[in-house]
Parts: sequence; C-alpha cells; structure tokens
Amino acid sequence: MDTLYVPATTTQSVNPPCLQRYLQMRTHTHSLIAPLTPEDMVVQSMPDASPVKWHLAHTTWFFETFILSQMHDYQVFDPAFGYLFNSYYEALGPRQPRAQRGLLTRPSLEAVLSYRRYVDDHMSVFLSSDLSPEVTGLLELGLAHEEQHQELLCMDVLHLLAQSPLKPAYNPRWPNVEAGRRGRFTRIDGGLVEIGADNDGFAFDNERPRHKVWLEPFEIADRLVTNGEWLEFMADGGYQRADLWLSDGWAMVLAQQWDSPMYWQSEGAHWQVMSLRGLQPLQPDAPVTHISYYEAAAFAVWKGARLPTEAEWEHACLSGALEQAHDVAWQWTNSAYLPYPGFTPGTGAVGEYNGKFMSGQMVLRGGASVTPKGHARPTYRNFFGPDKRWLFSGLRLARDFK
Ligand code: AVJ
Ligand code: FE
Repeated sequence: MDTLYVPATTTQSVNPPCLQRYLQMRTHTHSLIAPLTPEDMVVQSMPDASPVKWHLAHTTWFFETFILSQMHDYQVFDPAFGYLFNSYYEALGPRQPRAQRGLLTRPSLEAVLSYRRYVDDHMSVFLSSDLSPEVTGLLELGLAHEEQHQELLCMDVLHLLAQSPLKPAYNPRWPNVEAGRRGRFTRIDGGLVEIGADNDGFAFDNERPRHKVWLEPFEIADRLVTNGEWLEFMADGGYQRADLWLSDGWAMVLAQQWDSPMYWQSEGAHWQVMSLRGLQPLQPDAPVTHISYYEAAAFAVWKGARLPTEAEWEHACLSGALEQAHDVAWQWTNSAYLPYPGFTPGTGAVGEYNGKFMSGQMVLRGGASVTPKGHARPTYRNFFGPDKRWLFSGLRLARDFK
C-alpha cells in the first residue's frame, strides 16, 4: 500500500466496551508522542532501546499479526512490515536485527501513523462483531502489550534525550515523583503462602500457575530507598569497595566506571538528574531510580540487609505492608526470573512472549511512575538483565527476622 490510508468517515453504531478500551489504548499511545519531533522518533540511542517510530509500528503489527491476520479476508497493510516490526518471534520468521532498528528511516513516520489508522479501522470493525474467548484473550494480551510499550517508549525517550548536551525536557509538566520519609521495617510472619495469579482476569502466562511457597519470618521496608540514602552509600565509598559487590557487578563498576545511578551528574557536591522533565536538582527525599540489580544488591549489603524475594514481596504487598508499591519505581528482587512450577507457555508464536526469556534475568516487582495506570498488579513479574539501568528501577530492603 503506497498511498496514505484515510479511515472511513462512518462511525460505528455498535460500540462495545472492548472497542472503547482498544481505541483509548491506541489514543493514549498517540498522546505520548505529542511532545516529540519527527527526528526524536527515528533515532536509537543504544541496542537495548528502540526508536519511538518502531514502538508505534510494532504494537500495531502485534494486533495485525495475532488478531487481524486470523480473519480470512484481511489484507496486511504492507507485507514488508512483518520483517521490520517483528520483535523476537522465531515462529514468525526473520526480522530486522534489534540493534539496527534505528536505521529504519523508511517507512516514514507518516506511513507508520497511516499503518496505525489502517489497523485501528479494521480492528474497529472486527471488535464490533461477536468475539470468541480465544480472540478476547489475544485482545487482552495485545492491550497489555501496548501498555508495556507505552512504558518502554518513555524509558527509551529519556535515554535518547539524556544523550543530548541540551538535556531537553520530554515534557516540562511530566509529573514529579513524590518525596517523603524513609522506609521502616515491618515484620511478616511467613509460613506456607500462595503466590501467582489465579484464573480470574487477565495476567501474563509467567504469573501462573498460583502455587505454594514456604517463607521464613522476614522484615520488609514499607518504602523505597531514597536518593539521600544513596548519597550516603556513595559518600561511604559504595562504588569503590569491591567487598560490597557481586563479582559480575564489580566488573561492571570497573568497565562502565559506574560511580552514581544512571542520569545523575554533579558539579562538586551539587547533583542534578536527567528526567522526563529535563535536568532537575536531585531530590534527596525521593526514591532512587535508574539503578541496576548489581547496585541494588551492593547497597543492601552496605545496609546490612538484602533484597526481598519475589514471593516475600508479593505476600507483603497483599498483606498491606507496602507503600509505594506500584506507582514510583520497579523494585529489584533477589529472585531469578524462572518458570513457576507447572508453568505452560501459550501455544504458537505467542508462547514466545515471556517463557523463552527465563534465563539470566532478575525479577522486578511493583510498577513505576511511567507504568500505565492499572497495568501492573501484585502478581506482576517484570524482568530485566541484572546490569540494566535505563528502566525506572529502584529498591526496597528486606532482612531475615532474628
Ligand atoms: C517485560 C519489559 C521485559 O521489554 O521485552 C514488550 C515487555 N514483551 N513486548 C520487554 C515486552 C513484549 C518486556 N519486558
Ligand atoms: Fe513487544
């Protein structure tokens, strides 16, 4: 399809709730690009990050591939897009190498927005018909997927703008994170508890099945570690003392010359932090963000504490023991990202969504300021490699109860 697609002007008379949710989700993604220039949307600032234009197209490709292409008379917008915007699904064939997504100056932003309109228009017709439970499940997955990419888009935009000497704000009115008191430990009894999602409502496959876990008594902080506490760690030689660090973490400190969290910069003792609001003075009473698992683990050792396991985190959260659970920063846990006992990935290409990444990554729990409202839940398992810092990651301390 060469020409720009213009959607039909007729409005649907049927407007079922799932169609409304779909359109709101797509409109929200579109609203996130309002502060950006077309140039902002093409560049890839590092192999882990993707260009905004790629996120816009990939989320669209997801609905086209997993839902619309299952309809017998659907014509794909452009057969070349399968190669360009497939992220990692081996079952769906070869794809643009991840690290080279920023070389895609074509299709133009205009063409990608046109692709979004084309798929939205076909989805609108489709979602106005009767949907099988299978399609409803794929729709839920597609919506949760778009929410994940809304957050990834914010992470990737911040990383890109932080590379600019101008340190431009993405949006000067982007909400600031709340500052507050430091965390206090709460005792949790533990025992035989259940974690994981039950079968009501949407959850990713990696949150199931619900299963039993034994917890020794433990203590967990009700709040996240603050920037002020992180400054104390730095002042006490936190980034210079190999004894605090895991071996792989210490290797990163040396190789990457880590001496503070990502996006911090100082002139003497005056610290500033690059954020979606631009360069801002460091707020000592706000939670620290943009730290790797290795940094979180070293800080915990320095404090005579440890990170909670993901089961401890979930149990404490559902006991009402946690503040700042879902809306400030993802919280590194001590748990490797592994399948729960009895885990079964979905069948077909969607089975590659989560399960195949279960090696070499750590679980984060909670949710961040950039996580779309209502996206995360107490059973939610986010995961990243232990050296990653461009996500909105922080930490909450735990310790054994003695
Ligand atoms: C759960 C955030 C690690 O970034 O690959 C996006 C989310 N999955 N598309 C990722 C995801 C498929 C995923 N993380
Ligand atoms: Fe994706």
